[in-house]
Amino acid sequence: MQAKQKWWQKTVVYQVYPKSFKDTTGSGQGDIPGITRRLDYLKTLGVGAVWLTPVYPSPMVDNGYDIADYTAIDPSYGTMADMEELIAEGKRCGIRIVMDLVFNHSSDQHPWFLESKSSRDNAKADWYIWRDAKPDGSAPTNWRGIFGGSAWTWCEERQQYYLHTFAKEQPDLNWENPAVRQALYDAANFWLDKGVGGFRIDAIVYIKKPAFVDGEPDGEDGMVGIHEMTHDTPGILDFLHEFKANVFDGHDIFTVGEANGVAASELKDWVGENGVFSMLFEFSHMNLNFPTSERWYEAEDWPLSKLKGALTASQRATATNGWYPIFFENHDQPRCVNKFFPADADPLLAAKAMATVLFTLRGTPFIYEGQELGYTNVAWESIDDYDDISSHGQYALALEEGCTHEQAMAGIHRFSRDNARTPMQWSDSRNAGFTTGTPWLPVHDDYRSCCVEHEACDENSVLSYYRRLSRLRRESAVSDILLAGDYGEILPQHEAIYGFVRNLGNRKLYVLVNFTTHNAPYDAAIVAGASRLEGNYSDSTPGTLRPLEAVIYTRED
Ligand code: TEU
Repeated sequence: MQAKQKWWQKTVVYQVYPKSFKDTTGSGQGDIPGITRRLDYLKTLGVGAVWLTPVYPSPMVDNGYDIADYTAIDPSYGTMADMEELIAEGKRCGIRIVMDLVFNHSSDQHPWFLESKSSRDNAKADWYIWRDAKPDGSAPTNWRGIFGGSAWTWCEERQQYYLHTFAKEQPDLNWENPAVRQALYDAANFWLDKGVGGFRIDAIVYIKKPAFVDGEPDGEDGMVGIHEMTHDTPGILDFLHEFKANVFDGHDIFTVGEANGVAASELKDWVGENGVFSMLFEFSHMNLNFPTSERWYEAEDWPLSKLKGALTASQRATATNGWYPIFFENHDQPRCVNKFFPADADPLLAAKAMATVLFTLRGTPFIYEGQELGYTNVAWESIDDYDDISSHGQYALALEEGCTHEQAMAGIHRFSRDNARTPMQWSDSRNAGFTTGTPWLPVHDDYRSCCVEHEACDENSVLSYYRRLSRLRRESAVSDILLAGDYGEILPQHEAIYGFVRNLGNRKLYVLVNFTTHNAPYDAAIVAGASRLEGNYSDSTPGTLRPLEAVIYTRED
């Protein structure tokens, strides 16, 4: 049996995208007081921690992931006093606030960068990554940034290029410089002093750069995606252990690193006893559409075996070391109903099917704003309707590589990050009760039925299902199995059903989910003598799952 579990292993985390959560001023965008006022709502989901995507001062080129000051609040979100109140009110009702640390890069408007770019010999001259042009004047390497175009931008003042993994307005910080690292640790410690309950650490796999050499081009533009060249570079763990020692150690917090590209087999170095973080968002189950490069217009379909394989590998990798953050959505991803299920899937059943997996795997469930209401993707007509910088990059790349407008837009509809960023739907009144002004991004047109107000009083709603499963996990006769039981896959060869069992002593929980829209038979003996605990239909028959059926059985052997 494992040691006593920490508070963050036993809770449920909710990710708030502040710009889209609740507007209290009529500005058309959400704010911090809006979050404070909705803590009671989050309590009904059993939430014990809220991860806020960045609320720091920012020119908002990438919606706050371009930070101009690490220890202040953007006025559009409120004041530092508002933030302090959120932390205090959260503590009062048992919800810790978790900040997003974006330390791979800053905004190009951060005073550090303004100084760094001003000359080659200022005090912060090497706080960012500057390189001379190639002899022909071109960029130092052929790396393509994650949002498209070269990862290098020319700076007139210095007559040099600077590196940016993301947009040109997000220059990469130079982690090789100890003064930079110390400044970042100081910023994180500032928030610990304010009483935050943890950190989500953004794009952390990119902080260590390899040699600056060209890569094998992967496209018509002669460039190679920077992710392939720079993620998880040897030496990165030295930086991270120093980070941990200077910031995380000795605090009763959790940390979750965003580590796209780290494989389940590498998790042991990143989490747990000898690792750095409490948990790691690895994306093996999220990247199934993009086995090689992430081009939205040429997404590949995947068989269920891939999803099952990825989840089982992560469960195994964290079985005895570290802990798994269970997630199927975040602010960079399409809605899970669209992502993981066939196009003809009933959205209500699909949303509940995914919720069943979310709350029963071994780890801490992360709910992304709106997921608990069963949100689905949007599909706007023109690329100009989209705010997300990544959507614009993907659209341009698609056209450049020969797609028609329609083909390019099909990719945007499926994968745009704006799918996850439409405003929270509180009620069926104007603008879904999100704002009295004009919302910064259109409200999804299904808000009259898909909203908190209606779902809260409908026991068949997605929201009610989330609330029930959250209770099952936290305060029921089987909580201990869900929190601490082992994981074992069942029906591994089944092409329609994802099934697993959680074991604690002689008690078992069976979870069976049909990811297809047809009936799926299975061997009823698996659940012989077990009783049904919960599911997305009102009853179940052992031996067959109806379309998208999810069911939980329990048995004592
Ligand atoms: O996302 C990081 C990110 O975009 C990568 O994980 C990416 O998906 C992968 O490398 C694909 O090749 C974080 C934030 O979540 C996102 O909102 C920001 O835009 C980004 O960092 C930049 O800060």
